[in-house]
Amino acid sequence: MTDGGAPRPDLGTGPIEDYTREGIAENLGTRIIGRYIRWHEVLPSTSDLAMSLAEIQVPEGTIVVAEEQTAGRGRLGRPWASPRGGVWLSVILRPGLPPPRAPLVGLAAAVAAARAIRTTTGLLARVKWPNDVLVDGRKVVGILLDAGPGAEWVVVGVGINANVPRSALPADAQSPAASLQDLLGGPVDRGVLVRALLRELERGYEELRAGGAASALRRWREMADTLGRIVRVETPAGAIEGMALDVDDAGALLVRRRDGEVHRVIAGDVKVRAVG
Ligand code: BT5
Repeated sequence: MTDGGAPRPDLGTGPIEDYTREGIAENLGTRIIGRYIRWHEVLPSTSDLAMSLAEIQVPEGTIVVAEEQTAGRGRLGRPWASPRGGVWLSVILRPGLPPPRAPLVGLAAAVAAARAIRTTTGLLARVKWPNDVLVDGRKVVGILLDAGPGAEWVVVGVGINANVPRSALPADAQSPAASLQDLLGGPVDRGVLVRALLRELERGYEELRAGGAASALRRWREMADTLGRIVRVETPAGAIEGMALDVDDAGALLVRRRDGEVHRVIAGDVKVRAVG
């Protein structure tokens, strides 16, 4: 094929990805998730903006993306490092689940992120309760859920350390972090990754709404890094140590202590002590 000899400035020297609003929207093929995309160079937090939009009834599936966040949030008000090069986005959903079951949306999002990483990079991503995604025991994805009154809306914030230099990640020995770029030895195409994420999320979300907890939990268990291990869970009410048995139909973690008593943990931070 010839174009008459016109220069093709993007050949060979072009960007390795098309990580733009248009690049994500092109051939996305989802019905709900990502049908409206808000793109920002810099935001304090994509989840903060998405929550305000959810309050004013923007359509379900709207996503908010930023190249960089200046006040990215983790759970319990913890900071989330969000320099350029990562994937920082939030999705507005109206799952129609009773509030105690809203955490299932987070589990489904973690599965979607892990699957998207597996298919686009080949890395063996696994999920850690409740919503983290790990590769080789290091955290590459964090997920944050915010819900409106009665869980009328849920905002799922997804942070993926894609092309983030190691020096920009917190050096926290308790939960080591990594980026996909570190693990692969080169950058990933964030456009491809995000499209895969949104498609996987739509699939998981529709399954959750149609089939209830069972199918979402089955997918989560298949990828789980936590179950069958001796864990220590830091919860707001104190620490619990024991065998991580399973997740229940609201996404809570069931932990059997040494004395045999089974605890149901709704929120907490898990550390794996040993393989059970
Ligand atoms: C999370 O919290 O893992 C949820 C992170 C959600 C981030 C997304 S980005 C898009 C959206 N907009 C937001 O403002 N947030 C969401 P948590 O489990 O609490 O983990 C927080 C802890 O992880 C911190 O205390 C740090 O120790 C560590 N951390 C901070 N930044 C990190 C990073 N980029 N990668 C890995 N670990 C990090």
